[in-house]
Amino acid sequence: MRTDTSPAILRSNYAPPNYLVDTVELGFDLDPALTRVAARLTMRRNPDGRSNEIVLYGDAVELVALRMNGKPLTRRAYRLNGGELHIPNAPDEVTLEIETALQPDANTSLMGLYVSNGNFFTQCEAEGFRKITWFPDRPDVMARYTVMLRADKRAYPVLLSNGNLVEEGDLGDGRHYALWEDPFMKPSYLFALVAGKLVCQEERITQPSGREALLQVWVEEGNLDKTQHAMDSLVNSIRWDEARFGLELDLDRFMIVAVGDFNMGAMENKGLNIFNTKYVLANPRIATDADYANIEAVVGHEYFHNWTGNRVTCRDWFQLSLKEGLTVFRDQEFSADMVGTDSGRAVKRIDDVRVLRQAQFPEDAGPMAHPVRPDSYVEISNFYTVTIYEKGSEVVRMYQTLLGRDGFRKGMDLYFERHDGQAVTCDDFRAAMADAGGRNLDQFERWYSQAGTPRVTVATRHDIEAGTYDITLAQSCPPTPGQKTKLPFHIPVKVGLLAATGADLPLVLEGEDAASAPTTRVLELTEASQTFRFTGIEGKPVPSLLRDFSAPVILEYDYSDDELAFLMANDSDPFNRWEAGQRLATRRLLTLTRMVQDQEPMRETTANLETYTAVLHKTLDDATLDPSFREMVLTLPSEGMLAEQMDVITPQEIHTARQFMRRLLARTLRNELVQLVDLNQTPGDYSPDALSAGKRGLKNVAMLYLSELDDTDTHAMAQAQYDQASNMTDRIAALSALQNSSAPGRQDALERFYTEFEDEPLVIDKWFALQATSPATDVAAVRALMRHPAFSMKNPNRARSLIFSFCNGNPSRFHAADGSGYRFWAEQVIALDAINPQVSARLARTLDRWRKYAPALQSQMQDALQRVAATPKLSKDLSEVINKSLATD
Ligand code: B3K
Ligand code: ZN
Repeated sequence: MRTDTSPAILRSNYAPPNYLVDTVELGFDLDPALTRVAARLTMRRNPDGRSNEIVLYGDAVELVALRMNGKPLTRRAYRLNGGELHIPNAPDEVTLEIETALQPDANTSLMGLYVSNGNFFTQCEAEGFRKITWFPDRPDVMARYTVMLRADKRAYPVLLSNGNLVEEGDLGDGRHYALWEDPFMKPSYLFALVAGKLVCQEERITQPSGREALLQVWVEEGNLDKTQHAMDSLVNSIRWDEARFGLELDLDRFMIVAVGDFNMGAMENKGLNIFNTKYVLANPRIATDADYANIEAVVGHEYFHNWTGNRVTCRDWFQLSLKEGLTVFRDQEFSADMVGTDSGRAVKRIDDVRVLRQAQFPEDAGPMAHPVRPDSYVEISNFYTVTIYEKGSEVVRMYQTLLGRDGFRKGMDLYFERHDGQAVTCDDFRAAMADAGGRNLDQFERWYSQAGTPRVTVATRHDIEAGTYDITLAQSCPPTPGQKTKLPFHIPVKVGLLAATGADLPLVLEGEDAASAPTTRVLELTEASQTFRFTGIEGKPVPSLLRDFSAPVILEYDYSDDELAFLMANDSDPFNRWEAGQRLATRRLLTLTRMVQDQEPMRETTANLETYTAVLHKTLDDATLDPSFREMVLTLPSEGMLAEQMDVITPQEIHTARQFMRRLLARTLRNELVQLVDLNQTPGDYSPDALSAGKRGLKNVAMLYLSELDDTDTHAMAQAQYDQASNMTDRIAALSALQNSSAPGRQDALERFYTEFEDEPLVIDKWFALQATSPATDVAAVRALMRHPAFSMKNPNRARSLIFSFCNGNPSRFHAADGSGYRFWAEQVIALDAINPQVSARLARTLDRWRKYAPALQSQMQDALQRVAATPKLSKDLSEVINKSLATD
């Protein structure tokens, strides 16, 4: 076992910096093998600091020279302690000059300054700036940056950094330079530079204030036919933030640059956003509807950070959700507003809630569970989690639910009025919301400090005589690491009551005036248990609970099958309409899973499916519903979702049960499904708009069901779609349907697909991912794919497309009874750690919930975890995840 564990950083230890930095001048002599960086920092003592000791951070960066106020600092004048450099007894005003030397082409961590396909890029969040130079690399140190870039002109014709280009020219020796100045104060994590052979699409816009700005999307040559959608998304984001939040772009120039080697989706560096190519490049030939939607969301997300993250930033990394939760909320609202229709908005909401339930709920119930504002971390990179992002966004959404849309906007305005240009905390945000809304939100703080998914159990009581209907809400929250007991949360529970006709009833709480009663209202649950009494309720209603998923909780109510079918057919809240169908399907699927476990024949439950299929029939035929909404209704809960509902997870049995149900539905609904395929064709030019995308989605989900029948008709249908597809959405769906069958053309299609898209890395990622997630692909087949010339461990997208897709997206094969999946996982985690700790630590998360599985699997998972733990020289990132996964408390 590893013993040299790195110490945890504690939120309670926060202390303001001893010195502030006013200006930073950086000079880069860029060379892949040896880049020299000269930094000049003007610093002064912080009146709120604790001492006159300067603390700088550095990581794997060679210190060449260090001067203070013009004089070289002798070795005795400072203390080097691992990644920290301390200068005690510093004067009040200091100019530090620091020279460092780096090897960008040897940097496979993709943090700091690195090379990708011959070009230079940086990634500094959270603590990458310290890989470039020694610096007080913490978000509460904000400074003005001036950056001089020098490099060979032929190899690096384009030189970019944050802010405005103030000068450029030749140096006479085949090299050239560019001088950039960022007019805004920023923390070091928002610094960026890009240098290389790139081309751009540009557009000029004028803002309501009359300010003009130049927008650019930079890509490698040959990709200019794939930038239009990113540019459109950027323009739409700018317009949306003006309209919805009154926030303008504050820069003369805003750049997006795409890079093929990137650890995550994108990065919001001030004025110079750097993106994974996956979230920039699109045209109908290479990108699916989902890609188009993701690009819009990520472009929006990074753009929205310009205010929520950059203008107002985080005091320390424990406050990460201050910018991430808020910015995810903003990008979710942006995407929803771009769709427009009610059921279209609901589809976006359903999508987001699916992510929350499938990824965040498990995280919150496992060994890596942490509050939205964590109390400690070993490696901050491990805390860019679904809890910080997605649960964080739900927390922000609850303010809007409690205060209303206008109240929330007032809170945002006050937040910027108070904190523009500052580094602040989640408490500051909550205070702005409370003060603007005139509400006490003290108890709401528990959403930030307590981990775990609260459970809300509901009981109802109808008194016919009195005409009253009681809803009793009770809350509890399971223990999480380091938090044994929890206090009640402030939970907004949106409810409605449906009459027997299916119509919403007016909701009048006891003691209220009945005039103009709303049909949906927010009940505020703040105690362990509370009863809300509605009056004027004659017939027994069916409650529609937690409408629009108004809080990130697990809601339990003992609905009958008939009530669920009724809600599925009638609920005016489209989210709950979908939810009712999922609850019905989950019940059946869990029963089937138990039958597989007990080796009972599954046929016997067919009759029980009738309620579900009857209402499915009705929903699918309802042309008033958006096609994308019907697609959601037709999609069964994933294997992962089902696993979450079980005390002991048995992945093979879940898979068998779900496949059984898919085939049964395909047989039962065959005619409708064929009709859906016919009726939802989208001939003509491709457009990614929500209606067209929804039609393709519905048609393709229908085709995938039909492929379960594995007969000549369905083979022909998939083959024809594959041959005639005019866009990637239809092509990959048809390829996937073919792979899911014994169609004679399946292997040929796979090979043709590869040859046709060999030069498009993002499409080859799809090709790997499709195979990695196919139930026909076992560990041996994945190993064979790793030997394919197109596979590389060093490119995160490629490693994710094959290895992650298999480990996370192919449960029935990954959890093979012989443990071969787990041994494969351990090997890959170890191999990746030597290349890129952020990537290995992510893959490590796959096994963190090993204790939930059946005993035979559990012990083999534990062996695999221990094998990783016993490996020498693991990164801090990986050892934190492994140690926490194996921890016994
Ligand atoms: N803020 C970046 C994430 C940086 C992750 C560093 N390990 C992207 C985003 O959330 O917009
Ligand atoms: Zn973000």
